Amino acid sequence: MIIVLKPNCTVEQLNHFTEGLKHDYDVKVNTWVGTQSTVLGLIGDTSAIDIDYIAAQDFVESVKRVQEPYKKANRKFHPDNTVITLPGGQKIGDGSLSIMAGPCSVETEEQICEVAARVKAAGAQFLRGGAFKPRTSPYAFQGLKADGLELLREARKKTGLPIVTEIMSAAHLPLFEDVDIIQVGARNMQNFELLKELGKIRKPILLKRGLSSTIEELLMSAEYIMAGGNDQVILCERGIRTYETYTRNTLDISAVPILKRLSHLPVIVDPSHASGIAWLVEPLAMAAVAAGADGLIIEVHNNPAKALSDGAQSLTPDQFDHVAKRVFTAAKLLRTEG
Ligand SMILES: [Mn+2]
Repeated sequence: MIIVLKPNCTVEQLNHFTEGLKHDYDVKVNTWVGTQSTVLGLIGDTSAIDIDYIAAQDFVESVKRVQEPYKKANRKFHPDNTVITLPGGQKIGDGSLSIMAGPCSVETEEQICEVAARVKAAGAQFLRGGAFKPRTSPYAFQGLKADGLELLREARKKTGLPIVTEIMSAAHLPLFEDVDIIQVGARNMQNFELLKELGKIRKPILLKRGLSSTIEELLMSAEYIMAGGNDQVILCERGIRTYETYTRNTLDISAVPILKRLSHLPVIVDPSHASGIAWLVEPLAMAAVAAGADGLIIEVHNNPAKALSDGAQSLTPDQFDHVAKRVFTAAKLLRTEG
């Protein structure tokens, strides 16, 4: 961290300030006194220092971080990729392509079990499905809630696929005890109280990027979970809001290599919510694989025209067969060429 002091900063203020920093944080302070202004260079772990507190001092001209404010999610402090292993042996981030597929919402036993069997046959290793649905309108279908979770368990029993489903409130955590991967949706990415509760448990968390959040904000949200001791976080790029209206969101494909560079956590892409359009899922999924994503999360419905949510972006099982073939082939090709 670099701090530039105003010319009117007195020697007493300077000494008091630097001694305070050294006392309160695990940092060394280098001081350069110039003719116009004095510059402080803080070396060490500056992640706990509140930059606004520094800027608020009346003798401080400016302050700039030279190191990222996240530590546990930072590749600098953890050079090796994090590989998440589920109790059933499924891995995410080990160099293979992980695919989570299933309907936006769990609707009926027949629907979820049929889709689960089909996506498994196509090579998906995880079943997704929403039981608690964060809908833009309070009048839209809100999900089957606890009954939906029960149907997901049923589909898991039949197929052996681990289940991925979204949590909307920490109060629901007891219902999620045997969920394999808990998803935090885009709208809850900065629900810090929820993130803190998820930091206390020991199971993988799929953290989606908020629709107006920066890459650094996504990593800071991962940091919230990891600071509690849960280091099994999977990052998900699912499109951000731009001025483009053709697609539901704009897939920020550059976020994939950037996240992989900045962090050791696995990164997956959601081409369904990024585009909102079924025919765009395939090209965006291919782009994600080419950009180095560790996995994909794709919406599949046995009858998209009748889906209770996100039908327009859902693939039929036949369409998913085709997309899965294409992305697995691409991943194999790209990864062997290294
Ligand atoms: Mn959806």
